[in-house]
Amino acid sequence: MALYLITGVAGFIGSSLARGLLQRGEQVRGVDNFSTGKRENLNQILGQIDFRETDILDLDAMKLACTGVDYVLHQAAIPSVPKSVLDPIGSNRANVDGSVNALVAARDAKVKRVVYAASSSAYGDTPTLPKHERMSPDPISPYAVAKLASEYYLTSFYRCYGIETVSLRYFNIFGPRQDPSSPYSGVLAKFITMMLRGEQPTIFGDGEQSRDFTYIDNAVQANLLACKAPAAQVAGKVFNVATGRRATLNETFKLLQPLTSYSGAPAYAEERGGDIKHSLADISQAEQHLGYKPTVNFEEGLRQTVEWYRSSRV
Ligand code: UD2
Repeated sequence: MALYLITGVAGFIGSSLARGLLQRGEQVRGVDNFSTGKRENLNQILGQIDFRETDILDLDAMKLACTGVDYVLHQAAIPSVPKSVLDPIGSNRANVDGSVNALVAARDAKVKRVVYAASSSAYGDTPTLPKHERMSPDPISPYAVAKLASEYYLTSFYRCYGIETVSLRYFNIFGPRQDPSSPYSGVLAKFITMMLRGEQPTIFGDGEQSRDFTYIDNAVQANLLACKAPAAQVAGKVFNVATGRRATLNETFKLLQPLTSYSGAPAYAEERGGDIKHSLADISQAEQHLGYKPTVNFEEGLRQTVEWYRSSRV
Protein backbone atom coordinates (compact mmCIF):
# COMPACT_ATOMS: atom_id res chain seq x y z
CA MET A 1 0.00 0.00 0.00
CA ALA A 2 1.41 3.40 -1.01
CA LEU A 3 0.55 6.88 0.27
CA TYR A 4 -0.67 9.31 -2.39
CA LEU A 5 -0.99 13.07 -1.86
CA ILE A 6 -3.62 14.64 -4.10
CA THR A 7 -3.54 18.42 -4.40
CA GLY A 8 -6.95 19.81 -5.26
CA VAL A 9 -8.57 16.71 -3.75
CA ALA A 10 -11.97 18.43 -3.43
CA GLY A 11 -12.09 19.19 -7.13
CA PHE A 12 -13.80 17.13 -9.79
CA ILE A 13 -10.63 15.35 -10.95
CA GLY A 14 -8.92 15.26 -7.54
CA SER A 15 -11.91 13.67 -5.80
CA SER A 16 -12.28 11.15 -8.64
CA LEU A 17 -8.63 10.19 -8.21
CA ALA A 18 -9.16 9.79 -4.47
CA ARG A 19 -12.10 7.44 -5.10
CA GLY A 20 -10.11 5.44 -7.64
CA LEU A 21 -7.18 5.03 -5.26
CA LEU A 22 -9.37 4.07 -2.28
CA GLN A 23 -11.10 1.43 -4.43
CA ARG A 24 -7.67 -0.04 -5.12
CA GLY A 25 -6.85 -0.13 -1.40
CA GLU A 26 -4.32 2.71 -1.49
CA GLN A 27 -3.84 5.39 1.19
CA VAL A 28 -4.87 8.92 0.31
CA ARG A 29 -3.93 12.27 1.78
CA GLY A 30 -5.46 15.33 0.19
CA VAL A 31 -5.14 19.10 0.32
CA ASP A 32 -7.56 21.72 -0.94
CA ASN A 33 -8.29 25.36 -0.16
CA PHE A 34 -11.86 25.17 -1.55
CA SER A 35 -11.20 27.98 -4.01
CA THR A 36 -12.75 25.89 -6.75
CA GLY A 37 -13.09 22.52 -4.98
CA LYS A 38 -16.30 21.60 -3.14
CA ARG A 39 -16.77 19.94 0.25
CA GLU A 40 -19.62 17.82 -1.13
CA ASN A 41 -17.18 16.12 -3.53
CA LEU A 42 -15.58 14.57 -0.45
CA ASN A 43 -18.88 13.63 1.23
CA GLN A 44 -18.62 9.84 1.13
CA ILE A 45 -14.83 9.61 1.41
CA LEU A 46 -13.84 12.20 4.02
CA GLY A 47 -13.61 9.51 6.71
CA GLN A 48 -11.27 7.41 4.57
CA ILE A 49 -8.70 10.05 3.63
CA ASP A 50 -6.29 12.28 5.54
CA PHE A 51 -7.75 15.61 4.46
CA ARG A 52 -6.04 18.93 5.18
CA GLU A 53 -7.50 22.32 4.34
CA THR A 54 -4.32 23.73 2.88
CA ASP A 55 -3.41 26.22 0.19
CA ILE A 56 -0.66 25.00 -2.15
CA LEU A 57 0.84 28.49 -1.87
CA ASP A 58 1.60 27.75 1.82
CA LEU A 59 5.03 26.10 1.48
CA ASP A 60 5.36 25.03 5.13
CA ALA A 61 1.95 23.35 5.06
CA MET A 62 2.84 21.69 1.77
CA LYS A 63 6.08 20.37 3.23
CA LEU A 64 4.11 18.83 6.11
CA ALA A 65 1.57 17.39 3.65
CA CYS A 66 4.35 15.72 1.64
CA THR A 67 5.93 14.00 4.66
CA GLY A 68 5.94 10.22 4.18
CA VAL A 69 4.25 10.45 0.78
CA ASP A 70 5.15 8.09 -2.10
CA TYR A 71 3.36 9.82 -4.99
CA VAL A 72 2.03 13.34 -5.47
CA LEU A 73 -0.85 13.81 -7.92
CA HIS A 74 -0.83 17.57 -8.45
CA GLN A 75 -4.30 18.63 -9.61
CA ALA A 76 -4.84 21.89 -7.72
CA ALA A 77 -5.33 24.78 -10.13
CA ILE A 78 -7.68 27.51 -11.26
CA PRO A 79 -8.84 25.63 -14.33
CA SER A 80 -10.33 28.08 -16.78
CA VAL A 81 -9.26 29.74 -19.99
CA PRO A 82 -11.69 32.72 -19.73
CA LYS A 83 -10.96 33.27 -16.02
CA SER A 84 -7.24 33.50 -16.80
CA VAL A 85 -7.94 36.05 -19.53
CA LEU A 86 -9.72 38.19 -16.91
CA ASP A 87 -7.20 37.57 -14.12
CA PRO A 88 -3.77 36.50 -15.40
CA ILE A 89 -2.07 37.28 -12.07
CA GLY A 90 -4.43 35.01 -10.14
CA SER A 91 -4.02 32.29 -12.75
CA ASN A 92 -0.24 32.53 -12.59
CA ARG A 93 -0.21 32.46 -8.78
CA ALA A 94 -2.32 29.31 -8.49
CA ASN A 95 -1.16 27.54 -11.63
CA VAL A 96 2.58 28.35 -11.61
CA ASP A 97 3.64 29.49 -8.11
CA GLY A 98 1.45 26.76 -6.63
CA SER A 99 3.13 24.12 -8.80
CA VAL A 100 6.63 25.28 -7.87
CA ASN A 101 5.67 25.11 -4.19
CA ALA A 102 4.30 21.59 -4.61
CA LEU A 103 7.49 20.56 -6.41
CA VAL A 104 9.81 22.02 -3.76
CA ALA A 105 7.81 20.34 -1.00
CA ALA A 106 7.83 17.02 -2.88
CA ARG A 107 11.55 17.27 -3.59
CA ASP A 108 12.40 18.03 0.04
CA ALA A 109 10.23 15.15 1.26
CA LYS A 110 11.92 12.83 -1.27
CA VAL A 111 8.66 11.54 -2.73
CA LYS A 112 9.02 8.87 -5.41
CA ARG A 113 7.21 10.69 -8.19
CA VAL A 114 5.08 13.76 -8.99
CA VAL A 115 2.35 13.40 -11.62
CA TYR A 116 0.93 16.67 -12.92
CA ALA A 117 -2.40 17.73 -14.43
CA ALA A 118 -1.12 19.52 -17.52
CA SER A 119 -3.42 20.78 -20.27
CA SER A 120 -4.04 20.30 -23.97
CA SER A 121 -4.34 24.08 -24.16
CA ALA A 122 -0.52 24.12 -24.39
CA TYR A 123 -0.78 23.19 -28.08
CA GLY A 124 -2.77 26.30 -28.95
CA ASP A 125 -4.37 26.76 -32.32
CA THR A 126 -1.74 25.27 -34.60
CA PRO A 127 -3.48 23.64 -37.59
CA THR A 128 -1.87 20.19 -37.31
CA LEU A 129 -4.18 17.49 -35.98
CA PRO A 130 -3.84 15.26 -34.06
CA LYS A 131 -1.61 17.00 -31.54
CA HIS A 132 1.42 14.98 -30.54
CA GLU A 133 3.90 15.64 -27.77
CA ARG A 134 6.83 16.38 -30.09
CA MET A 135 5.04 19.43 -31.54
CA SER A 136 6.19 22.85 -30.38
CA PRO A 137 3.69 24.25 -27.89
CA ASP A 138 1.97 27.49 -28.84
CA PRO A 139 -0.19 28.53 -25.88
CA ILE A 140 -2.76 31.29 -26.37
CA SER A 141 -4.43 32.07 -23.02
CA PRO A 142 -2.66 32.93 -19.76
CA TYR A 143 -4.08 29.65 -18.43
CA ALA A 144 -2.36 27.71 -21.21
CA VAL A 145 0.92 29.53 -20.58
CA ALA A 146 0.71 28.78 -16.87
CA LYS A 147 -0.02 25.09 -17.41
CA LEU A 148 2.89 24.84 -19.85
CA ALA A 149 5.23 26.70 -17.49
CA SER A 150 4.43 24.16 -14.78
CA GLU A 151 5.20 21.31 -17.18
CA TYR A 152 8.59 22.87 -17.81
CA TYR A 153 9.11 23.15 -14.05
CA LEU A 154 8.38 19.46 -13.64
CA THR A 155 10.93 18.53 -16.28
CA SER A 156 13.40 20.99 -14.76
CA PHE A 157 12.99 19.43 -11.31
CA TYR A 158 13.71 16.01 -12.82
CA ARG A 159 16.80 17.32 -14.58
CA CYS A 160 18.15 19.46 -11.75
CA TYR A 161 17.17 17.47 -8.66
CA GLY A 162 16.45 13.99 -9.99
CA ILE A 163 12.88 13.87 -8.64
CA GLU A 164 10.79 11.75 -11.04
CA THR A 165 8.03 13.75 -12.70
CA VAL A 166 5.37 13.02 -15.31
CA SER A 167 3.08 15.61 -16.95
CA LEU A 168 -0.27 14.42 -18.28
CA ARG A 169 -1.78 16.77 -20.84
CA TYR A 170 -5.48 16.37 -20.14
CA PHE A 171 -7.81 16.89 -23.09
CA ASN A 172 -11.15 18.32 -21.83
CA ILE A 173 -11.86 15.89 -19.02
CA PHE A 174 -15.55 15.55 -18.12
CA GLY A 175 -17.76 13.41 -15.92
CA PRO A 176 -19.68 13.26 -12.63
CA ARG A 177 -18.94 16.01 -10.08
CA GLN A 178 -17.60 18.52 -12.58
CA ASP A 179 -18.89 21.85 -11.26
CA PRO A 180 -21.61 23.21 -13.55
CA SER A 181 -22.39 26.32 -11.54
CA SER A 182 -19.80 28.88 -12.55
CA PRO A 183 -19.71 30.91 -15.76
CA TYR A 184 -16.25 29.35 -16.18
CA SER A 185 -17.45 25.76 -15.86
CA GLY A 186 -16.59 23.16 -18.49
CA VAL A 187 -19.01 23.15 -21.39
CA LEU A 188 -20.37 19.62 -20.82
CA ALA A 189 -21.20 20.16 -17.13
CA LYS A 190 -22.97 23.39 -18.08
CA PHE A 191 -24.86 22.01 -21.07
CA ILE A 192 -25.99 18.78 -19.37
CA THR A 193 -27.32 20.47 -16.24
CA MET A 194 -29.04 23.22 -18.23
CA MET A 195 -30.63 20.83 -20.71
CA LEU A 196 -31.84 18.57 -17.87
CA ARG A 197 -33.57 21.65 -16.39
CA GLY A 198 -35.06 22.49 -19.78
CA GLU A 199 -32.87 25.60 -20.14
CA GLN A 200 -31.34 26.65 -23.44
CA PRO A 201 -27.52 26.38 -23.56
CA THR A 202 -25.41 28.92 -25.45
CA ILE A 203 -22.75 27.86 -27.92
CA PHE A 204 -19.93 30.42 -28.25
CA GLY A 205 -19.05 30.79 -31.93
CA ASP A 206 -20.52 28.66 -34.72
CA GLY A 207 -20.38 25.38 -32.79
CA GLU A 208 -17.97 23.85 -35.29
CA GLN A 209 -15.09 23.99 -32.80
CA SER A 210 -14.12 20.49 -31.74
CA ARG A 211 -12.69 18.85 -28.64
CA ASP A 212 -11.27 15.46 -27.73
CA PHE A 213 -13.65 15.18 -24.77
CA THR A 214 -12.23 12.62 -22.33
CA TYR A 215 -14.25 10.79 -19.69
CA ILE A 216 -12.85 11.01 -16.17
CA ASP A 217 -12.22 7.25 -15.72
CA ASN A 218 -9.63 7.46 -18.49
CA ALA A 219 -7.80 10.26 -16.68
CA VAL A 220 -7.84 8.28 -13.42
CA GLN A 221 -6.36 5.29 -15.22
CA ALA A 222 -3.61 7.45 -16.77
CA ASN A 223 -2.61 8.86 -13.38
CA LEU A 224 -2.31 5.45 -11.77
CA LEU A 225 -0.25 4.15 -14.67
CA ALA A 226 1.96 7.25 -14.63
CA CYS A 227 2.91 6.55 -11.03
CA LYS A 228 4.08 3.02 -11.74
CA ALA A 229 5.51 3.12 -15.29
CA PRO A 230 9.29 2.56 -15.50
CA ALA A 231 11.19 5.79 -14.85
CA ALA A 232 13.36 5.26 -17.93
CA GLN A 233 10.25 5.56 -20.08
CA VAL A 234 8.37 8.36 -18.36
CA ALA A 235 10.45 10.48 -15.98
CA GLY A 236 10.67 14.13 -17.00
CA LYS A 237 8.25 13.51 -19.86
CA VAL A 238 4.85 14.73 -21.11
CA PHE A 239 1.94 12.54 -22.30
CA ASN A 240 -1.40 13.30 -23.90
CA VAL A 241 -4.38 11.89 -22.01
CA ALA A 242 -7.38 11.77 -24.31
CA THR A 243 -9.42 9.40 -26.47
CA GLY A 244 -8.03 10.15 -29.93
CA ARG A 245 -11.49 11.16 -31.23
CA ARG A 246 -13.11 14.57 -31.39
CA ALA A 247 -16.62 15.97 -31.56
CA THR A 248 -17.82 19.44 -32.47
CA LEU A 249 -20.07 21.33 -30.07
CA ASN A 250 -22.91 21.07 -32.57
CA GLU A 251 -22.51 17.26 -32.70
CA THR A 252 -22.24 17.12 -28.93
CA PHE A 253 -25.42 19.12 -28.49
CA LYS A 254 -27.26 16.66 -30.77
CA LEU A 255 -25.97 13.68 -28.77
CA LEU A 256 -27.15 15.31 -25.55
CA GLN A 257 -30.66 16.06 -26.77
CA PRO A 258 -32.09 12.52 -26.45
CA LEU A 259 -30.05 11.82 -23.30
CA THR A 260 -31.46 14.89 -21.54
CA SER A 261 -34.86 14.95 -23.29
CA TYR A 262 -34.21 18.52 -24.39
CA SER A 263 -35.86 19.25 -27.70
CA GLY A 264 -35.07 22.95 -28.20
CA ALA A 265 -32.24 24.46 -30.26
CA PRO A 266 -29.09 25.97 -28.76
CA ALA A 267 -28.50 29.72 -28.68
CA TYR A 268 -25.40 31.04 -30.42
CA ALA A 269 -23.24 33.89 -29.14
CA GLU A 270 -19.92 35.50 -29.97
CA GLU A 271 -16.79 33.33 -29.95
CA ARG A 272 -14.94 33.31 -26.61
CA GLY A 273 -11.59 35.15 -26.32
CA GLY A 274 -8.53 32.91 -25.86
CA ASP A 275 -10.34 29.86 -27.28
CA ILE A 276 -8.80 27.43 -29.69
CA LYS A 277 -10.75 26.01 -32.62
CA HIS A 278 -9.88 22.31 -32.81
CA SER A 279 -8.36 19.86 -30.38
CA LEU A 280 -7.57 16.21 -30.98
CA ALA A 281 -4.87 14.05 -29.42
CA ASP A 282 -2.46 11.48 -30.69
CA ILE A 283 -2.40 9.09 -27.71
CA SER A 284 0.24 6.68 -29.02
CA GLN A 285 2.93 7.86 -26.58
CA ALA A 286 0.68 7.20 -23.57
CA GLU A 287 -0.32 3.84 -25.03
CA GLN A 288 3.28 2.84 -25.61
CA HIS A 289 4.97 4.14 -22.46
CA LEU A 290 2.19 4.16 -19.86
CA GLY A 291 0.14 1.21 -21.13
CA TYR A 292 -2.82 3.62 -21.30
CA LYS A 293 -5.94 2.65 -23.25
CA PRO A 294 -9.18 4.62 -22.95
CA THR A 295 -11.86 2.37 -21.46
CA VAL A 296 -14.89 4.67 -21.68
CA ASN A 297 -15.67 6.37 -25.00
CA PHE A 298 -17.32 9.76 -25.46
CA GLU A 299 -20.90 8.54 -25.96
CA GLU A 300 -20.76 6.19 -22.97
CA GLY A 301 -19.12 8.92 -20.88
CA LEU A 302 -21.93 11.31 -21.81
CA ARG A 303 -24.54 8.71 -20.81
CA GLN A 304 -22.92 8.10 -17.43
CA THR A 305 -22.48 11.81 -16.79
CA VAL A 306 -26.08 12.68 -17.67
CA GLU A 307 -27.28 9.85 -15.38
CA TRP A 308 -25.17 11.16 -12.53
CA TYR A 309 -26.44 14.73 -12.84
CA ARG A 310 -30.00 13.47 -13.21
CA SER A 311 -29.83 11.38 -10.04
CA SER A 312 -27.91 13.93 -7.99
CA ARG A 313 -30.14 16.83 -9.12
CA VAL A 314 -27.27 19.35 -9.28
C1 UD2 B 1 -9.35 24.03 -21.87
C2 UD2 B 1 -8.46 22.82 -22.24
C3 UD2 B 1 -8.82 21.65 -21.32
C4 UD2 B 1 -8.71 22.04 -19.85
C5 UD2 B 1 -9.67 23.22 -19.64
C6 UD2 B 1 -9.69 23.74 -18.21
C7 UD2 B 1 -8.22 23.11 -24.68
C8 UD2 B 1 -8.50 22.51 -26.00
N1 UD2 B 1 -8.72 22.42 -23.60
O1 UD2 B 1 -10.69 23.65 -22.15
O2 UD2 B 1 -7.95 20.56 -21.59
O3 UD2 B 1 -7.40 22.37 -19.51
O4 UD2 B 1 -9.27 24.32 -20.50
O5 UD2 B 1 -10.68 24.73 -18.12
O6 UD2 B 1 -7.57 24.13 -24.55
N2 UD2 B 1 -18.38 26.85 -24.63
C9 UD2 B 1 -19.63 27.16 -25.11
N3 UD2 B 1 -20.62 27.47 -24.22
C10 UD2 B 1 -20.39 27.48 -22.86
C11 UD2 B 1 -19.12 27.13 -22.39
C12 UD2 B 1 -18.12 26.84 -23.31
O7 UD2 B 1 -19.87 27.19 -26.32
O8 UD2 B 1 -21.34 27.78 -22.13
C13 UD2 B 1 -17.34 26.50 -25.62
C14 UD2 B 1 -16.05 27.26 -25.42
O9 UD2 B 1 -16.09 28.52 -26.05
C15 UD2 B 1 -15.05 26.29 -26.08
C16 UD2 B 1 -15.65 24.90 -25.78
O10 UD2 B 1 -17.01 25.14 -25.44
O11 UD2 B 1 -15.00 26.49 -27.47
C17 UD2 B 1 -14.99 24.20 -24.63
O12 UD2 B 1 -14.89 25.11 -23.55
P1 UD2 B 1 -14.50 24.64 -22.07
O13 UD2 B 1 -14.44 25.86 -21.20
O14 UD2 B 1 -15.36 23.52 -21.65
O15 UD2 B 1 -13.05 24.00 -22.27
P2 UD2 B 1 -11.71 24.50 -23.03
O16 UD2 B 1 -11.72 23.92 -24.39
O17 UD2 B 1 -11.48 25.95 -22.82
